[in-house]
Amino acid sequence: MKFNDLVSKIKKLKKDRGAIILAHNYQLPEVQEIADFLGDSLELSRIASHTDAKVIIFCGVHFMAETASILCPNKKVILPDIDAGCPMADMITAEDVKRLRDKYPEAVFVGYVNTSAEVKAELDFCCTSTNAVELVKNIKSKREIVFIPDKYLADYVSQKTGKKIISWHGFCPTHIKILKEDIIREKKLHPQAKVIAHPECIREVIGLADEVISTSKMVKFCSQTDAKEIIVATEVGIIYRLKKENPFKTFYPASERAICPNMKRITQEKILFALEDLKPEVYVADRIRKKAKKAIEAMFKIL
Ligand code: CIZ
Ligand code: SF4
Repeated sequence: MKFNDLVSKIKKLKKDRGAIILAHNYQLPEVQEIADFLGDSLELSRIASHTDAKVIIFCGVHFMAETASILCPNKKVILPDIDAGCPMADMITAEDVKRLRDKYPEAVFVGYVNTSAEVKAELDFCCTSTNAVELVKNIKSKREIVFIPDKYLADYVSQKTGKKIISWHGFCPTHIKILKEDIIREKKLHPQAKVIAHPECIREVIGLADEVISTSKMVKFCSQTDAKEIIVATEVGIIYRLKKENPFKTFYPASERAICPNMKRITQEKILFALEDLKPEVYVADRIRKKAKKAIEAMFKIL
């Protein structure tokens, strides 16, 4: 199929189906190009819940489509490749959280959005990389805080809030590929550049960054900063969006190794198939959905 045939077929079918296409900031350029909206997982889930569209083609990974389904149960949420998962989210199960609850019965449980719906159902608060620090700061109780599953994000939150945090041993296999030496090399090559890093990065990388921010904050920062050159320490897919929105600035990936294979599974072909078949659907059953939604709403309430 010729590129334009594919794009026009997707556009026509999208209209016929009353669908919108949402794409995460890490998606392939060919997916970003045909998306109605780009964003981080929470921005996209919020768009999903506010739109009139009845069908959401969610181009991201499984937990993100689940989050959209939790927030809008009356819509059909389709993940064009059902095998697009998140290894970090798979590093903890609901059973693990229950065991932690037994071990720390008095603790407040905070979980990163990168978790399954079953795990979210066991939490007091859900958070994202945009609001993790603010959320933990705002927990006024003196109880211990358990933060799962990302040990690096937990470490960063503890450092920024000065609160002691009990963490889990999860991590993002993509972000840990960015090394301290990558930042040192890129800074030498581009001495004027600012360094922005995702809080899923290892501590040594975070220590060298000018800004430690989520992808949605990276998008904002890059459009507002006076810096003309920016070294980007996160999954490389975001560079396409950053370049497109800031044609007069130069972006350098901190490491070309930082590629999330799961984020690259979705293609235009798979989006077309998803629109044709209206599957694979991601649906969170009511029993889990109601509990998981509470943790997400608790986040909205406190911030
Ligand atoms: O919440 C998201 O979308 C994730 C996982 C990362 C980010 O910073 O956007
Ligand atoms: Fe999961 Fe890391 Fe991929 Fe994000 S970049 S989806 S945290 S594996």
